[in-house]
Amino acid sequence: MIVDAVPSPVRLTVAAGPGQPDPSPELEQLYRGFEREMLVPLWTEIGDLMPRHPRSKAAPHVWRWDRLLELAGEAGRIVPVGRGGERRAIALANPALGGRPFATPTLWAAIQYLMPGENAPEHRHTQHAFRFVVEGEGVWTVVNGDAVRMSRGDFLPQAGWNWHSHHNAATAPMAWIDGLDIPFSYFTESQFFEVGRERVADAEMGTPDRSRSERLWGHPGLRPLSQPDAPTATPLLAYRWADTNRALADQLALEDEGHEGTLSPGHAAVRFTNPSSGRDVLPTMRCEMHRIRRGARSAARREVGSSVYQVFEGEGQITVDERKWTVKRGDLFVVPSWSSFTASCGNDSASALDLFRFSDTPIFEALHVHRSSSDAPA
Ligand code: GTQ
Ligand code: FE2
Repeated sequence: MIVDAVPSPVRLTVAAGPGQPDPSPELEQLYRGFEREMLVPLWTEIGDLMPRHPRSKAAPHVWRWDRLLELAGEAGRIVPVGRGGERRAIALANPALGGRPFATPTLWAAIQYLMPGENAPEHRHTQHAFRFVVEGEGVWTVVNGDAVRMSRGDFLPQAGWNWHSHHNAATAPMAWIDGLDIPFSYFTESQFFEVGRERVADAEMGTPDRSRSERLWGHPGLRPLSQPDAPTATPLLAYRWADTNRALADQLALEDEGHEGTLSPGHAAVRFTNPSSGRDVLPTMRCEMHRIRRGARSAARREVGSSVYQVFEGEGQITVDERKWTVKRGDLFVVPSWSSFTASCGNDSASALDLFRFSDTPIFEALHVHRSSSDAPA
């Protein structure tokens, strides 16, 4: 029979151990029967499937910005950008995830690079996305016909299924990072993708200082009455560095004056939120900016779900479980699910340590399975 010619991918080995049945010829026979019928018993798998707490398959890892930038620049010279490849984006591959372009089991993080005058073509996909700019300027991302300037320190969310293209209107190349929920969409098999127009209308290729979305939604505490509710994803397409920086500086100044404001001593933090709902900017990703004062350290923390960080400014020491790194501007690193994380900024850093962070937390909060602990690692 043809079915029997295909070896079963199920492999069960009889092994003595706690919770395992005593080895015997009958047990061997039983396991061969399971293999033939494509069956796997819980008792051989329970440690992996139902651990006492999350045990991430991802590894803590750091990528150095100077290396990324150098290789992205090489790609800029050698690899064209256009239809098909769609983007000159180079993804961080977690060393423990089999060489797949996944920074964590749920999150994609990539450096994207555009040469002067280049256009990344229009498309849309159900994956949620954002851009974060650690240095440079000159690119506009056009989201549903609204051209959005990208400059250092800006955070630009772009919810799924919106048309988008990018164009470099400057005379120098520009790099930035993309965050998307590509691995989550991939593992849950929920993706759709569509190519857009061959050429975006000239009227949409402008270089305005402020996008239409900012003119509508970018005024603190003021919502435009003309606009419908936007509960699932933010209608604001740019969060400018001047605002983020002022919010962090104010928290530390309040602390200096003896008032509350910081998350913990010397640690200021803000979350990018949807101005229509006050909730996370995107359904699958939480995005934040943290500032750790010179000489300060963040409280050790672990939580369900994974994070990717990028150093925006300053120098610091990062501890993820047993791993320790010294990081500086542009460096990216991964904190796996339930790993303990601490960041500190040395007195010799030229400035406070500013960390951009994104995580998959909204997924777990929506499913009521999120847990966190500020306890020191057990
Ligand atoms: O800029 O549209 O890094 O669609 C991955 C997929 C960037 C983008 C990525 C994308 C984009
Ligand atoms: Fe895209």
